[in-house]
Amino acid sequence: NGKKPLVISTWDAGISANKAAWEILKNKGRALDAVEAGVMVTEGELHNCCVGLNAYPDRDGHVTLDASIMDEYGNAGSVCFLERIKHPISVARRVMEKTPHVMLAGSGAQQFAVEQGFPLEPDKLSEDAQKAYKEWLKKSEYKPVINIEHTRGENAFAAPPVRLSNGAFNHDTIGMIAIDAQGNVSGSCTTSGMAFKMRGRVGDSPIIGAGLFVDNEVGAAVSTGLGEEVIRTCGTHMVVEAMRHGASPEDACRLTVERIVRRHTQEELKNIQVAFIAIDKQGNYGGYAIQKGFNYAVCYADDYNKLIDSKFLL
Ligand code: SD4
Repeated sequence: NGKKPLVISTWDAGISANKAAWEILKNKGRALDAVEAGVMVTEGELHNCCVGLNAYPDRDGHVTLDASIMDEYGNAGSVCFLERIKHPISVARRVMEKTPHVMLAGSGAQQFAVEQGFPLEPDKLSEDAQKAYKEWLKKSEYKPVINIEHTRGENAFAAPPVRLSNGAFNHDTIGMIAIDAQGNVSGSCTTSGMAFKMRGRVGDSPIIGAGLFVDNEVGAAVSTGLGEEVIRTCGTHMVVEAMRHGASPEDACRLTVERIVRRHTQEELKNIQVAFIAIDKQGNYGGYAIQKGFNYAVCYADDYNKLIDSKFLL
């Protein structure tokens, strides 16, 4: 702990994402550039259930993407319900830098992306996604039973994301936070959201203070898991505020996880996973999850980029 520069990101896809971010950080680049370049790697992956255009679709068979980014000045940009654009994180950055707004949605976000020169990709599922969608359709109960379809436990889906024997899911949303050599903090988050979600569903990832929050005086936090729970608690805002009042990154994440857990019965909690990771201004880092199985990638040297098993509450 106490590393600078430092980049950390959610899940195992974070390892290759960190690598790209580290190239920028180690050359004294800006944390903002690092967190954008980092998650772009994940957005471009061919086999990823949960990030980018090759990810799993909504119930109607369309991939819809959410992303957000924040810089060291407290500027923020995000897109949600965005279709057919390969790098939502870069569109989010353009929203932040080129418009007077923070958030663009759906066809408006897509129109803006195209105007900015982003290619409109074909409206087509990847092979993995097609397979998973077909599987899901077999049993799909086509009704919005909220406590069923937006969870990721074994019972929630007929198709992957698959819970592995170690309790983890095969891949997930990527959130990345970094501090650069100048001591500035930035963060990014990008996802296809919950697989087979209702059309139009937007998660926590593009919502500032829910899926991502950065305050350059204090640090940054990003979340993964069941977005509805994170939105209800303004999760990452809470993590950053706890650090402002003296909590370590790990304690701040734990306090926020505890707040979510207190709202639920043991039975409900079986199918809820939420995790936070955080860094502070000193380059300390930490994470905490509701359930076992969450991990995050930590990188602060050419020869240090490691997957850490998160502590968890239950
Ligand atoms: C969402 N938080 O859309 C995202 C999904 C996620 O692990 O992180 N899954 O709710």
